[in-house]
Amino acid sequence: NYEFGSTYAPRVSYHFNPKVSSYHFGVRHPMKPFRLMLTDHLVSGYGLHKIMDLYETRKASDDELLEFHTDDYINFLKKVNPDNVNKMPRGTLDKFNIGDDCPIFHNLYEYSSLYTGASLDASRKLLNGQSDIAINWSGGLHHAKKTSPSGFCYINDIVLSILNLLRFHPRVLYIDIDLHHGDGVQEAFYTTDRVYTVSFHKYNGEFFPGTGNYDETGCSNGKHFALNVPLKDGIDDDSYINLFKSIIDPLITSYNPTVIIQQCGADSLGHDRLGCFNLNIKAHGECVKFVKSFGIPMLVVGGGGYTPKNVSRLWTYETGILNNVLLSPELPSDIPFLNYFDDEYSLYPVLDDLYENKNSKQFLEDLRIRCLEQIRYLKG
Ligand code: ZLS
Ligand code: CA
Ligand code: ZN
Repeated sequence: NYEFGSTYAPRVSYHFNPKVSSYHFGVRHPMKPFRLMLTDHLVSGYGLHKIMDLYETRKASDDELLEFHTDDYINFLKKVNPDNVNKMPRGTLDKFNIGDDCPIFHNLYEYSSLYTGASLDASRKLLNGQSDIAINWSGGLHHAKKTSPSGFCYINDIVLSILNLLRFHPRVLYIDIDLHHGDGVQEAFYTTDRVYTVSFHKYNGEFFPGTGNYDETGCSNGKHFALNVPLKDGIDDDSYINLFKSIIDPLITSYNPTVIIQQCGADSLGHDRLGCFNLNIKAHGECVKFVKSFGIPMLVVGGGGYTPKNVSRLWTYETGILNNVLLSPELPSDIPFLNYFDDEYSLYPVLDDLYENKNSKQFLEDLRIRCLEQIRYLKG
């Protein structure tokens, strides 16, 4: 492991409860909380545990969840389980969007309050100045709505954390590099200028959740405080990094946020089970490194990511970046579940060889110009 970027040595806290990785959405379901265990083993295998402040997180309380979600919905989550779900009053399951994407599994409520507790703990560390960067890989569930789950997300830990940060921070910037549109977070803050949301994602009008075209830019006081970067299949490292930097740089300079929350969904990597982008681990990490370089306090959360071995590689690499440590490609040989990595015992396998890049130079240039035009509204 090498050190780099020694000028800014942030205090980093890592928020995790191993229990959160023990829940099961169901055998066929792509969301595997076990990926969080894999990540934690890699992080400690590389010795990163030793250089961060570690916190075993608690469950969020009902009162904390009610800061965003409705009573009705939280009560439902608390009492529903796989044995009583089919005895609920007619219409309940439709009302709460229960189905294949968001199934009722054992201890679903406990799972949701655990990942949310971790994000709230992390935001508290930033608020009281004990951390410059706080990490919760189990969080980042950006689709959850006020009154229902959506897209594998039950409680919106990001919205709840931002609400917490808004108690003392005048301007919060939310950056979402998950493959999917960060619709739940965008919607929650669509009418305020105190939260700027930006999401990069696959968009064709059909792909889940269906929203996130470039014409969604906020309304009322929030007009021009939401930005969407709709992309096509197969985007490669250079195109993504260039676009990301050329948007995020003027955005941070103009909006001047006092805190940044970055959602690092790993489904934007190549070879993801649900994905269609061509990003390598280092390119995804470059976006995190770039945001960190502004020296603004950061809350870093996970999100999607459906090929567990690569999710854990990515988030370990990014934990290194946030600690100014470049990790050697050679995986630690003494970790549990090492066999998960038997495709290639490297932190940086080749992931950019699957899809054709459907984002032409012209398309990307037009998109960049459109985004910069939006950002220019911030001045004056
Ligand atoms: O951003 O595309 C959809 C909705 C459907 C198609 C799938 N069926 C099951 C429901 C109706 C239109 N849903 C997406 C949700 C993606 C959520 C991303 C979350 C995040 O990464 C943040 C954590 C979707 N894509 C793929 C699936 N669902 C999916 C694939 C495979 C399965 C197994 C379990 C369940 C049914 C069979 C399922 C869903
Ligand atoms: Ca996104
Ligand atoms: Zn996703």
